[in-house]
Amino acid sequence: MRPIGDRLVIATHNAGKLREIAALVEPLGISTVGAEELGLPEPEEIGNSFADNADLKAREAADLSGLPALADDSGLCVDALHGRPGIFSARWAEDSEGKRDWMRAMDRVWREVQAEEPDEEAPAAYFACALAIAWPNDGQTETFDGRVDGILVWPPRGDRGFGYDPMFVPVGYDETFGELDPELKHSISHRADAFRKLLTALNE
Ligand code: ITT
Repeated sequence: MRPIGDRLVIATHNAGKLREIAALVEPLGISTVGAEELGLPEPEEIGNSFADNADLKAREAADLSGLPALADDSGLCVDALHGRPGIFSARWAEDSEGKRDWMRAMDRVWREVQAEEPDEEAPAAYFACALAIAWPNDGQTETFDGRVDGILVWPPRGDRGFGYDPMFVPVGYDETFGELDPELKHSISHRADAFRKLLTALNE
């Protein structure tokens, strides 16, 4: 993979993601700047997969900023819901004006799971992530996938992390991502899994 250089745009408008991606990238000695800080627009996510959406977000940020850009598309995939909300994870939180409420999204997930499998106390789910890195102008993009498996719990617990974290317990732990130490989440998350693959490609 081509070198990244020493400055990278993190092509996200989500503050939780920005924090987590910066924590993964900055130890490499690469400085980061968020899409919002650069005043970049939020592209419409018209792809049919995490990888397609990550690609389009990274490509647009790289072309508009003239810098390499890293984007993340991610979401919660629930077995009983055949992988939903998946790429629509953010949309499940939005009201008619586009304002996000994560309690509303988690409540919908739990209600739909109960409707499908009322007796299941520990519904299986995973977080999926695609990280895409794009270089400006030449159309080159690389994409890496990651995931972390776990179960859903109700009611949600903890106020760390973001999004669906308070209802997700990763395999091997008893606490939710909303309760666990953020350092631990950073080391086992779907984002960390994809980032490890990116690092391997970078060092090859
Ligand atoms: P950008 O597109 O600007 O990056 P977004 O929030 O719209 O921000 P996505 O379209 O990828 O990002 O939506 C993914 C949603 O899935 C996100 O808003 C979270 O609620 C949820 N999600 C992804 N990773 C998560 C994590 O580590 N913990 C909890 N929820 C997560």
